[in-house]
Amino acid sequence: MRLGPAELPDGAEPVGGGYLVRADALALAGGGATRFYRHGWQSWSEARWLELSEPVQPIEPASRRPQADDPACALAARHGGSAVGALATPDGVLLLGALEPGARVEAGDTGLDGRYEDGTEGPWFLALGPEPDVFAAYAEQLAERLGRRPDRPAPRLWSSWYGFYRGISEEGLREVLAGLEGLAFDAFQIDDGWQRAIGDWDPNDAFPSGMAAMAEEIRGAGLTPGLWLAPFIATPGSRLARDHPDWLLRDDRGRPVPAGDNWGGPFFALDTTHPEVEAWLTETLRRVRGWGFELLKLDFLYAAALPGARRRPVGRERAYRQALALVREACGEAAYLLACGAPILPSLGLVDGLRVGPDTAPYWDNEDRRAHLHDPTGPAARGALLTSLARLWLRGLVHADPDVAFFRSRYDLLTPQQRRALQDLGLVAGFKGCSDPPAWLLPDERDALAAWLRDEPAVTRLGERVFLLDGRRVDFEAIVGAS
Ligand code: 9PG
Repeated sequence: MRLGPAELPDGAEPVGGGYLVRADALALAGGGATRFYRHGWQSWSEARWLELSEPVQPIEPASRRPQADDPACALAARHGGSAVGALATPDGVLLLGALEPGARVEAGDTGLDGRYEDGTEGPWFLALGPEPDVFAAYAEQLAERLGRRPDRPAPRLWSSWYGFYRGISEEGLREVLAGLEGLAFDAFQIDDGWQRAIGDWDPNDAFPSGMAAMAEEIRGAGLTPGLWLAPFIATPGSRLARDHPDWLLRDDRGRPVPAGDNWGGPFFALDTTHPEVEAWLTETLRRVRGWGFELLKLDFLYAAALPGARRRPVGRERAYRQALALVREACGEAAYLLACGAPILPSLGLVDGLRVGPDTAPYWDNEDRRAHLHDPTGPAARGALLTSLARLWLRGLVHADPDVAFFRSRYDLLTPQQRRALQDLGLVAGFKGCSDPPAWLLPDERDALAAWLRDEPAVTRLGERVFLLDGRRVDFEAIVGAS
């Protein structure tokens, strides 16, 4: 199936599996379609095939929008997504994808409408054919333009978040480290809870020995030391925000741009085009690297791409990519960067791992947020599963992190089938993370975790949500449907 000359935009040139064209805005005819692939802006934003007949409903409350999806499009009248969109037409899947930051694709009445936000004539890729082929061809074009990382295998990661949340301390983590002995993890990542404040990236009183000592202990246990930080945001009470109010991204009336609500109140984005912020970012990341952390989970990254009045006039997603490039430079090529809450396309080529869905949780659904507030990004196993599965086409470009799987039954409301589904998701995505404190695991649960960490099944996709793992049929659709 190919696009016929009658349907091709002016100037379209053939390229592997599709066509390239330069335009600020582009309309593609795709009649007869009933389903649209919407690709949410950042890691947590929803990605899925939806029915065009579904109503478009804004996320509530409005204060959540900046952290759930692109707030600039929160009130759009039509179904749409960031960077790429596709329609299932009677002739095959019609895909329109941007090859540079800053674009959006909406479903029109009769086709796809793509647009670069800042009006630049940017490159587009378009293709018509079977779904796996058009997404693979798009991924190939993205790799050529933005880069592809990395050649090494994805680290099998233990993270403190979904066991302890913010309640971490050096003694607690020491106990975990001892309990992990004999399990085939590669990296041990300290999550949110170690820092003085969001913006003040120094250890708090729960880490009296300091972070270099923690990194040393982790390395001593044979694991890669990992640390979480959110370098592009600050809470209003942080020293950073109090000492440098001019570092905050502002709107055109001079008010700080809210980046979301968490840690007991609103938090703000930094203007990463401010030279002093650039210098601070470099200094902060070098310091963290100097402590001995080789894996950095960089979170809430979308904040650097929010709409605002920047010092340097540059499109917001380009500003984000420049800031991320600076972070990469400060950290060095050897560092493993795991981006989270990150705009997808503008992160490619600069990070090693990328979270491709919202937070999972030791429970299945977050119905209040999903059904009543129209926010599909609330922590829940279901949401993490669905959006991650819809982003598997990114696997060849970056390690696609679907978030952790659970093996514990303690403090866990998942059924055994649901728990198994998250474990299988890790196998399908090729990225394994777990946050279970080893002391919580029953002997058979620990055995299951040990076996999972060593398992590397051949993965065959049979359908949108159906896979073969070494001959074992895994039907995620059945699990989602049964809930
Ligand atoms: C640490 C956590 C974990 C987790 C990340 C991220 O919308 N929100 O308010 C929101 C809060 C937290 C969050 C995602 C969204 O989780 O994905 O793995 O690192 O931060 O605070």
